[in-house]
Amino acid sequence: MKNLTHKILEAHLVKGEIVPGKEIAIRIDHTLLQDATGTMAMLGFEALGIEKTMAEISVQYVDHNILQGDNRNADDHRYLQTVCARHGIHFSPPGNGVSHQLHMECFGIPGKTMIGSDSHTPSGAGVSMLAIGAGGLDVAMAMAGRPYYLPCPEVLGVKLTGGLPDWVSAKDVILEMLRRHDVNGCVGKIVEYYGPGVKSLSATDRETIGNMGAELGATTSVFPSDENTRAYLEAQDRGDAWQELYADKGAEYDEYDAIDLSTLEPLIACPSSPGNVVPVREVAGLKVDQIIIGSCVNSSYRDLMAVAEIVKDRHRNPDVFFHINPGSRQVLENVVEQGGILPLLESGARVHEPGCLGCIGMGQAPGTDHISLRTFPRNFPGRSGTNNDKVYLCSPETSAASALKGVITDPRDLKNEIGYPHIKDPARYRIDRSSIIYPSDELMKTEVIRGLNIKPLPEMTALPETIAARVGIKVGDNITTDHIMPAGSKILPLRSNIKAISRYVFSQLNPNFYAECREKGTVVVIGGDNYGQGSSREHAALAPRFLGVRVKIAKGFARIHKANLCNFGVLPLVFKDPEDYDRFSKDTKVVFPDVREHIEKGDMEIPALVNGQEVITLLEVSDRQRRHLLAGGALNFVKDELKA
Ligand code: MIC
Ligand code: SF4
Repeated sequence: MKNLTHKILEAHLVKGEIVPGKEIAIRIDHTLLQDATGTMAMLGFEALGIEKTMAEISVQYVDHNILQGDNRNADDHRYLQTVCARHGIHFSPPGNGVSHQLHMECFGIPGKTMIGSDSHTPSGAGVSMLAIGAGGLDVAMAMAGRPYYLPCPEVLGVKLTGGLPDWVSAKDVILEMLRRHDVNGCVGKIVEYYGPGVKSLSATDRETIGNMGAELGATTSVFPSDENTRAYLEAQDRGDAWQELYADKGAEYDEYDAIDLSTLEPLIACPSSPGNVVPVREVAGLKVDQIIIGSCVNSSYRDLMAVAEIVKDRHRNPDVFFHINPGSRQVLENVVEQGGILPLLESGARVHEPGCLGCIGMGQAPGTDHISLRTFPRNFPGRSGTNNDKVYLCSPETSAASALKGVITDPRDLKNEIGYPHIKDPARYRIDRSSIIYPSDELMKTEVIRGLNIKPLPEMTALPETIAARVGIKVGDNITTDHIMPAGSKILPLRSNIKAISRYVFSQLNPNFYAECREKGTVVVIGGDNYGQGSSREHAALAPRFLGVRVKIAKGFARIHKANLCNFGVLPLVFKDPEDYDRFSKDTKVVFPDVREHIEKGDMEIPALVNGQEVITLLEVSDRQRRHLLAGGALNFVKDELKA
């Protein structure tokens, strides 16, 4: 009696056994790159010296860094276009849409595995892929034909029953999961949805739920592939890609949860964590300054058409800045064709080009003390580009109702004014894949153009015998990679230049961190629980490493960040006794005697001397990761292996 997750994992298993917590290696069918992490990934791929991607389909999307404010982003885009052409990788240019939406539309296939250099890669759950967010280097390795290694996850089976009431939609389902499990409740787990309620959710509804499964800390989420999946693929003119996929009847899960969809109500995540969820009615009436619908989640045809119907023949409140960020060019074309754009424009919405935009602080930053409602997946502090921001996350219905009223509004309050818009996806979408550059033998002769913004990856030295360091910063629980390596329109263009971007490491928490590291030499970072949650950006490992951070000791690590630390030769240690956290403060001197020998011997316990006293830390990584750490990083290790 197998669950669907185990079926897909087993069909791709290359090494290991399906035993939770043990390292497994799986074959990867598709790889996804986005530009903000893609330049590093492609530099890594080039360093491996492989001619052509070995994945069945590899795609590079340009969706994050699309503001071409000076030469730098456009330089990166040209580099990505040419380097992808050179190595047999599909390329989707800026303006074409957000990777996750596009991959579903153009390439997603039920039952396939995918890793992507973006934490929201699990959006692929919409078409029943096993799609996992990873560091760029792991994606480069998958393109080099290597399997993907991960700790075998537990499977949390969530039984869905009933159907959603009017004015409640897929966003409220995942917000309910976040209300129950918070941002660290599903670390080390895959969330598998099953049960009779699944059939009431369309492919794009499932995409929404899969996308924000990343916020639960989950490795990914999985849905059965059924008639709705088939209808979606047929509407995309890709019916051939469909296959039916289900868990066996009576399948078992490591853990269980259940949601009766008919009991859900509109929910909202309050500032500044996606896990801070309350019913909309509890915060209703709060004045709103900005509303943004779209980006990679809630940017589908259904979502935008629902908003268009709600605001039709009405006008936004004059105090609300109202933005629409379509998920893809094709979504936009379909909404145009079905008459959705006119009502949006007439309502006073600003309709933007498809892309991540304000979700990653590329414009759309809220004003001082402004309240911003977004359908995005994340509201980490300062991520909007404004310090002390107040960002709420909610459904398109709640956003549209609030745009009309100027205050946070439970969309059910509109029911006396308008009927609920039941949007049906078209039987056949208008298809436009014309902007994607498909690989060809001819294109593999392309000369790679490296603009001034592309700097080579820094050299990484091997792990020393002993580490003597000072604490550079001590932080609390749930620190995000946005805290470690902020994004936004000023910093994102530096993603291809580690030296330049390293000036901003931890800049939100301590603007002098860079200068202080320069003085200290070798640095330790002390963290709380779920350290490094959120974005997959490996810059949060690589840039601190460049500043001398060789060790991080935390109460616990988020999955992708821990893998990135190993990939870039930074020791991810956890406190054996979490109370030892209190023994460290900024500038504390820490020595790890004979650390190299301990790691070589396979010791789990790594002793540290703190003010002359011994503290035991644990190195909970695989043998493969130990070898990477000893070599000073995975790239050093794999390059040597490929040479041998
Ligand atoms: C995010 O949502 O935080 C991002 C920006 O998409 C990141 C990737 C990045 O930092 O480039 C992610 O989710 O992995
Ligand atoms: Fe882009 Fe935001 Fe989605 Fe990340 S979460 S991929 S920044 S839209």
